[in-house]
Amino acid sequence: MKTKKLFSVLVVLAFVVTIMFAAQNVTAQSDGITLTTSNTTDTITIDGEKLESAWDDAEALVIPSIDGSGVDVVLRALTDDTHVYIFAAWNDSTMDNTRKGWAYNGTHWDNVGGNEDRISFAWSLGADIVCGHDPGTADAMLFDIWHWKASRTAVGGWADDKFWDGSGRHADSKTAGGYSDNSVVAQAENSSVITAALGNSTTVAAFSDADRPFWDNSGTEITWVGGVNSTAVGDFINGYKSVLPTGSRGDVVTESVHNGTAWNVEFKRALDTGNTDDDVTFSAGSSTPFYVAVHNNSGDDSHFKAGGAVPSTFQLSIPADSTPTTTTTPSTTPTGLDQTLLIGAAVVGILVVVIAIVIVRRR
Ligand SMILES: [Ca+2]
Ligand SMILES: [Ca+2]
Ligand SMILES: [Ca+2]
Ligand SMILES: [Ca+2]
Repeated sequence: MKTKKLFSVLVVLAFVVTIMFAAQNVTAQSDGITLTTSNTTDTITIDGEKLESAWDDAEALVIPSIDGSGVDVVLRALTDDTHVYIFAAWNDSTMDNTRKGWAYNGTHWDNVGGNEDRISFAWSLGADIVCGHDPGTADAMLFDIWHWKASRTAVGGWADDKFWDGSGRHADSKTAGGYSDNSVVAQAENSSVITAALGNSTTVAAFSDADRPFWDNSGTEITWVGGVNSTAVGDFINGYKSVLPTGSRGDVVTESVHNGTAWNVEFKRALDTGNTDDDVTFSAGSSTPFYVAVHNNSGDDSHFKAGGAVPSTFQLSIPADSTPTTTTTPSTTPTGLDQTLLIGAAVVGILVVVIAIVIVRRR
């Protein structure tokens, strides 16, 4: 009888422990509207990968499409003392990041044309509803815009930091950097030698097959001798020279990975850029309305729209107590194994052994 009671107690205990650890292993889900940040003191490496253990603690907000595309955007957000980090992932089977790039065919440079994949965030600076909102003739500052472009900005590791007021979208101010057309015609004014090499650049359209790249992929101006580029010819040269801008336009740093089926983009921005005219300021306890859209090799209004039957305004919420006070230990668990499950399994295993010993002894 005693053995049976002990056995029952141990079985219940094992069950409770298992449930406890299983519950811990479930990724926290948002309410569908709120992207709540998780606080960390870990170093977040901006590389387009969420290998940092801090990301495991970040709640996922899944934003469903409203245009029938079925493309959901999954967002996670972290903060530390100085920065906000956002990890965005969405399915896109085509990696379109060669907008207007150059392919050398052995005799001349072909321009591959095309557009690029994109994701953009609009952070409210006063607007109530973000997506589909037409600023009209209002002159108030409405949105802080982060516009990641797979070709023009991603190549340089940044997202275009802009703003939207009553007269439309504008780029934040900068003192250097940004993206520039990698086109001899577009840059001809910078070099009379190149202009001469093309014959009469004024009759050649920029990015046409008669045009040529101005810089190589390291951003070095290509030297032309007698109409032939004197540098070693690569297979492909980007359509833009892209350099992280200095100034307000370069506040949003990114890195991205296309894994064959989806884009993964990791963003980093100061909680307070100091550019309060065109950037949203985040702080502990703040809740910021925002919207997000992704484009598949397109621009303008042809973007995928997210947010449910009626466009919702989402919120980036930073808990009021979000000041880091403890240092967490980086996870060393191999990919595919979860530490909490391993501990749970070990506890259950020990209990089973104890039960077996007790039963054998009682007999
Ligand atoms: Ca990372
Ligand atoms: Ca694509
Ligand atoms: Ca801005
Ligand atoms: Ca800015």
